[in-house]
Amino acid sequence: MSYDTITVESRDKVTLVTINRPQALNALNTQVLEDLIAAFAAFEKDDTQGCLVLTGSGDKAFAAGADIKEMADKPAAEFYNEDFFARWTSNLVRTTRKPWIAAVNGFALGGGCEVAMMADFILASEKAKFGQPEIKLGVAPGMGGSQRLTRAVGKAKAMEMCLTGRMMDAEEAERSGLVARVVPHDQLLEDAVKTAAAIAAMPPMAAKVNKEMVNAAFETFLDQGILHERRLFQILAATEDKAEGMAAFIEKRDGEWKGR
Ligand code: CO8
Repeated sequence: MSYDTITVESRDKVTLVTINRPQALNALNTQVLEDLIAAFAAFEKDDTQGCLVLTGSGDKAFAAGADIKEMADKPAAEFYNEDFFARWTSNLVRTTRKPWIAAVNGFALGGGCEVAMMADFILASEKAKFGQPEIKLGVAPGMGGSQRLTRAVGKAKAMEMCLTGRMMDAEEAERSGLVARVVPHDQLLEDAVKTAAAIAAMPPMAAKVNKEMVNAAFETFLDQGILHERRLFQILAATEDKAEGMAAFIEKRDGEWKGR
């Protein structure tokens, strides 16, 4: 399948998706959304693929936000009636049950930061910069940024960033819990694909369940999250991969996964 605004390639069990509008710092217009929805759906369906990496083309940006030129003249009623931005969350977060990583190679601002935060975790290059500068445009985050950023870095930093629009560099983002790891700029992609390959080599159903459990901690109260975890663990305990994984450990060999 070919796309207008992204490139997609498979590296063994890893799908690498690159937002490809470097002239607009990979700003997220409607076509990027449509292309990403299609690419994520194809990844989700393809049993040969176990983990996805999303990154931005060029040396400067992961994505510098939703496309301001596309939004500038859009009336409020259209934002509401189209429920603009809702499909990002329903497709990239809800219906993608396999793990995916955002490899942030530069600016991740506004919607770009919000899409990065939809990933299961973020790996950042030393050049990465995160921010929610929407206030400077007279608006506010529209794709979950005020909620996910606050949960990731806490109220003080999230509030300061949303109210001033200031950017956070990679080192501060790691210190604040927004990103899993910072890596040298020229090693970002290699590291992200290697990390994704390690995840893709795991028992596939266990990977989905682990993702669902950690997300429950983000989305529910503690008691509900712990109950959710226990029930999912009990389901995994009935899988062939659980029997195989434990047998492989005891027999000192690698496991062979069936995804059930
Ligand atoms: N949208 C459209 N075009 C963009 C965007 C963007 N978000 N960001 C950059 N571009 C374009 C520039 O217009 C420029 O194009 P051209 O060459 O045709 O003039 C090109 O990319 C290069 O950008 P710059 O020349 O500005 O590059 P600099 O290195 O000087 O600056 C910055 C880099 C600091 C990243 C700067 O481009 C910038 O501030 N960009 C905008 C960042 C921003 O505000 N992002 C948030 C957008 S809003 C959003 O994401 C969520 C909105 C929720 C709204 C909810 C409404 C209900």
